[in-house]
Order: sequence, then structure tokens, then C-alpha cells
Amino acid sequence: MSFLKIDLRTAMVTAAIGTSMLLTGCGSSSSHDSTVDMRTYEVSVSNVTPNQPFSPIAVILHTSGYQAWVDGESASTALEVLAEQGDNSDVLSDASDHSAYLTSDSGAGVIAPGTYESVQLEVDAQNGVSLSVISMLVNTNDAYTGINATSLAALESGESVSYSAPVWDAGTESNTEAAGTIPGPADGGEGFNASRSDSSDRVRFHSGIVSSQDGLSSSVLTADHRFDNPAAVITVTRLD
Ligand SMILES: [Ca+2]
Ligand SMILES: [Ca+2]
Repeated sequence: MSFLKIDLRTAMVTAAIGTSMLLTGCGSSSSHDSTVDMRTYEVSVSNVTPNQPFSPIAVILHTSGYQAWVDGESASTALEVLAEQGDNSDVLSDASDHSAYLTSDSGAGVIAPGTYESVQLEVDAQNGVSLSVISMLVNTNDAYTGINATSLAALESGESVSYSAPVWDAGTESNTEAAGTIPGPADGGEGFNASRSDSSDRVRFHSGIVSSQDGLSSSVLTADHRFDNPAAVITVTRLD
């Protein structure tokens, strides 16, 4: 899947953060340790689209205060990179710098239609825990799916919960569907471009793929690249 320029520093950042958390724990007093609420979550992302591979998922656990995006507001540059190119490294890096950050992980690779990937994250939930997941639909200009700051605080050990994730338009690239503008296998075109060619420049629900078979003759996409909502089913299981 060489069309996606995945940055290995994502994994390195995660590893470094894990080490620092362990070192912090070593210095804690026993009274402080009594409030620690260690939990392990498995997050499984299923691709239920016909022909929209998902870029490697960004999975972030955090307390209240962090949001990967805000409906109706301008996307961060990190989200723009993910939504246009499928590269999650800037989103994960930005999240790790946020005061609400707990931990994160990156998917190992592209999630093909009809398949899924699971990751496990261990976290201290004493101050609350929420989940954000983001992934690009790679045969689009700047569409992504995911969930944003969903609280997991009430999920008991052994329980699972599933979320239906719609498709969002990052609002950072016009949905031309034109040759050379889509990084996925339908085109092999450009990924991230710093220009904001969508004049609205705001995140919103995606209005859908038109395709060359439904009136947009300049589209490189065909009817099988269209999608319904949800595009993803995200199942979270609290393992302990
Ligand atoms: Ca767009
Ligand atoms: Ca752009």
C-alpha cells in the first residue's frame, strides 16, 4: 500500500509516551496509587463500505477537553493531512501534546472493505476516559470516518459497546473526484495539499460520492466507491 506515506515516527512517539508514563508511576506514593484505575480496552474498527479502503486508524484515549474535530469549524492541519492523505502521524502527535491526552495507537495498515482491525490500549482512567478514532476513506478527496470524544467511563469490565461511524468531510479540499486528486487505488493521485480548495473550510457531514456513473463525467470514481452511513462500525470492549 505504498500510496499512503505512513510515518513510522507514529509508533516511536507512542513507545516514548508509554515509557514516560511508567517512569512517572514509579515515583507515586502508595496513597496516590490507591486512586489508579487501570483499564484495558480493545477497539475494533470494521470497514462496512463496498470499495473504500480505510487508512491506518488513529486511536486516541483522553480525558475531557480534547476533540479531534468540531462540527462546523475549520479542521486542524493535522486532520487535513489525515483526511487528504491518510497519514495519521500528525493527528497522533498533536493529540500527545494535548493536556487531556492519555494514550494512543496506530493501526498496522490499511483496512480493506469487509475487514477489520483491532488494537488494545491500557490506560489509567481515574480522571475519566474518552475515545476518538479517525481514518480516511482513501478513494475520496478528503472524507474520513470515526468517532470524536466518546466517553467510555460507564463501560464495565467485560462489557462491549458499538458505535456506527458516519462519513465526515474535512472541508479542506473540494470534492472534485478528479483525476490526480485522490490518493487511493482508484486514482493514485495527490495526497495532502496545504491549500484549502473547499471554500467553506469547515468540517461537516459528507454529502457523498457522485461518481462518473451518476452525472459527474470528470470523476475518476465509479458507483462502487459510493458509501452509505455508517462507513465503519467501531466496537469497544473493556477487557479489565
Ligand atoms: Ca471536501
Ligand atoms: Ca488541503
